[in-house]
Amino acid sequence: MESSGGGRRIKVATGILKANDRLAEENRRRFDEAGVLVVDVMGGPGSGKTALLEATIPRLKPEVRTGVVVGDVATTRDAERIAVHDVPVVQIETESFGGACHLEASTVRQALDGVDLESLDLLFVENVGNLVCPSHFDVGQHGRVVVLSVTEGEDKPLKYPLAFQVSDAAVISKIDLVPHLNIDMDTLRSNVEKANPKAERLELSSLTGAGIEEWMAWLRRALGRRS
Ligand SMILES: Nc1nc2c(ncn2[C@@H]2O[C@H](COP(=O)(O)OP(=O)(O)O)[C@@H](O)[C@H]2O)c(=O)[nH]1
Ligand SMILES: [Mg+2]
Repeated sequence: MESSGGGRRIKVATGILKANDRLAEENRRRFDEAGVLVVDVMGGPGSGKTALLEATIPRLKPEVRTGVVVGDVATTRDAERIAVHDVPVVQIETESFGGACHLEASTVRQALDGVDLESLDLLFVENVGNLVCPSHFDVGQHGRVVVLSVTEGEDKPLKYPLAFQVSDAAVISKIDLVPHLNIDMDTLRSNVEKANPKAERLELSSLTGAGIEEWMAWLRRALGRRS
């Protein structure tokens, strides 16, 4: 048992985050050297992260060479969905790292062994479905996007503010479903804005393509800033 109680435990936790930050900086240096923009996509399970990537990748072809690292606790289902689009994809199953609810810089680094960064312009990291844990861990990305679907409720940006605070863009997804739901879109928009007034707010449907062009424009601007 520790005699110094909570203080000691806090120190250990801080140490873990510092070690992650160091590795994240190393990842970022690697990405910079290869000239690849890395975007971390976060959001709850089923918010539509993979569907958004499936809608995005074909629209970027052929001028933007895209790859994906995707994390789930188990299965290679998302990697299989993305591989259909004929882009390099690596699946991380975190159950082999203790079932973590997020990706860390070290897990992404291991996944990079299977990626030829030099051959890419853009790498998406689809984080493990979770609106809390991934926000705490820098994986070496240049930008972050949080995806929240209209079926999750207006209050989620207030309940889980960090995911919005650390994101450069907040995507409200599945807007095709709005007519079937009892959701107040103005309240949802205002809650996203309250959580992070600086984040670009995008509304889209990966199913119908509504709003996708605004998302593509945001991505192209991010890519342009790096070229
Ligand atoms: N109606 C509708 N369904 C969607 C949309 N995007 C995703 N979905 C559905 O939502 C479910 C979860 O999507 P998925 O991309 O796997 O979410 P992820 O867990 O965040 O990667 C799937 O059944 C998708 O078909 C959308 O824009 N509209
Ligand atoms: Mg997914």
